[in-house]
Amino acid sequence: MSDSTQPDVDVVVVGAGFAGMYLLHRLREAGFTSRVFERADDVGGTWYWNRYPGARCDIRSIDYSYSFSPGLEQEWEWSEKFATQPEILRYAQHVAERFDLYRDIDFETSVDKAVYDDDSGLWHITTSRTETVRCRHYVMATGCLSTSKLPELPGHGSFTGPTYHTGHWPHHEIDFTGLRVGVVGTGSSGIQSIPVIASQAAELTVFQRTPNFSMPAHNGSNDPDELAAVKAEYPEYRQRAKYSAVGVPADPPTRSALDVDEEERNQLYEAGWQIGGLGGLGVFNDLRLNQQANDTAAEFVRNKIRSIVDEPELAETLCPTDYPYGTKRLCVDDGYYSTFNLDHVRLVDLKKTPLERITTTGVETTDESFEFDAIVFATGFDAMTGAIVNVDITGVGDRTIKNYWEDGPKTYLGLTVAGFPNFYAITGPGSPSVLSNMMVSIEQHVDWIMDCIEHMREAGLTSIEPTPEAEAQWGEHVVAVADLTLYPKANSWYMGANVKGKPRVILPYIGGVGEYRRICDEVAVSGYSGFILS
Ligand code: FAD
Ligand code: N01
Repeated sequence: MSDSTQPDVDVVVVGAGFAGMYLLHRLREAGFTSRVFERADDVGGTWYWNRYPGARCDIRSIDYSYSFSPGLEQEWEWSEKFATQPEILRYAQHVAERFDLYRDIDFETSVDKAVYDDDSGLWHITTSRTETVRCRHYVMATGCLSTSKLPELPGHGSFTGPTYHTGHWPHHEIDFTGLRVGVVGTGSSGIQSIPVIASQAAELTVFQRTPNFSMPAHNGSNDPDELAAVKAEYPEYRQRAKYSAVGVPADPPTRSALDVDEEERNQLYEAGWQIGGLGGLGVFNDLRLNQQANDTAAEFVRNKIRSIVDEPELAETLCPTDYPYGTKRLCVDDGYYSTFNLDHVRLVDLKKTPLERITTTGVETTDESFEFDAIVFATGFDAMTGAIVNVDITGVGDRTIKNYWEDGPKTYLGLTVAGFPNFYAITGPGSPSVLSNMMVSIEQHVDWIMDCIEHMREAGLTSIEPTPEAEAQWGEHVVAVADLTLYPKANSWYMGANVKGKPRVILPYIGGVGEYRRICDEVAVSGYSGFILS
């Protein structure tokens, strides 16, 4: 019989997306034993689940890729600036094969419950295969955008045709040719998929509750000279990314949008629009801080929409007006706005006529009934906290994470939680996470966790837990930084506003990835200040 005071493995990792995969690799290299549990039947996380038409990254692939292996980054060839979902999934599978990760991952296995045992100082992790594994350290690499969300509408499940959620797309090809399709939602997933679905469907009806700001991707194949130049200096390039604002090397803008006259400002915006992508309009330093500055960028994009969409009233409906530019996640598109010039594409403004119910044949708004052959829900995720609170996690003294986070997530550094010793959340709430190139943030958290548990091993320590004071101070800092910006003005998923009943608090840390890295490094160098080690 096994000794219940001893762990079965040093570390249990939940999730085999980019975070879980890299963590497994580092754990093995450092000689820790581990088990990785993954609900899906393969690696890839986001890129396993989000197979909707048009899915691709919107951070350039030369940036949105692992930096930990010089061989990998030199040998892997991205075919486009923004790789497609199948290509990114192939990359994840290649990494799993290259570093022999598959053999240590239990697929088709969910972690349902995790209980900290005060006596042994071990976590007891229970899986959907009813196995319980004891471990010293428990890491949630469960993803910020992995818990998909359907609209809470009467009649769900009554539609007799096929329904799809972008975040849970089938593995076989879905052909919408000749069909009447309804798409609900106009966030990044809707905006990427709508032009592709429109190219197949006989009729496409898009249900928009809030219009989004979207930048053109100007995607295409990578310039071989540019690629060679980046590869020639990849270590320095990656280093710049690590200390940048959002995890992509860029010189920060130094001027206010209000320092230049309208003509110059619009010339700079136009040049940015021609480059495209998320950072295209990031030519001024106060767009996220000053409403007046922000209005200039917002109006520039609205004018672009007006110039692309033929019908003026339709163009106005597509123009975001009730939140500042960039405070809901910006989108990057390939022909989104011009799709609405097609005769067979219709936009329904849910602000005027809200959705009332799903019916057996389609959907109903307050003034019309729609019949469809298929419905696509591009309705997003219970972001950042959903995947964590979905597991029944109990820490010291029966404290559950669900109750503890009832009024919003509490973390120290977005990584650890008071009362939950040896528990870590990769890219958790209170870290830059979704406001960054997530590859950079994932690697940073994994490296920090590895340094921490190696330090503990060397020092003969078995437990690390943040103090309630350090956690509270970090929480106040996260909110204070957000309050300096315009982010709290939007009803975004960054604020938890997209899920009914979810507390309205800022979820990611807005201080920037470079600054955040410095803070985390200082905590470690100072002997893990803010933590109790024993
Ligand atoms: P995930 O990839 O979400 O993996 C988490 C894994 O955990 C999943 O496989 C899930 O099945 C598993 N899991 C969750 N709970 C459990 C459980 N209880 N038991 C077992 N397994 C569990 N970020 C960028 O920086 N740039 C981009 O261009 C970009 N594009 C994106 C496009 C889409 C469509 C989406 C949805 C997100 C995008 N993101 C992007 C964010 C993306 O989620 C991250 O970049 C990254 O892939 C997250 O990796 P991860 O390993 O942390 O989480
Ligand atoms: O989800 P979203 P997403 N009735 O929450 C609408 C990443 N990502 O899957 O805004 C009617 O952004 C909702 O309306 P509103 C990226 O970080 C990246 O599109 O709440 N409508 C909104 O329009 C992104 O931000 C890429 O008013 C309802 C939409 O559904 C994140 O993932 C691609 C509704 C949901 O938009 C999530 O993006 C894809 C209801 N009841 C995703 N409920 C890249 O390009 C929701 N909506 C890299």
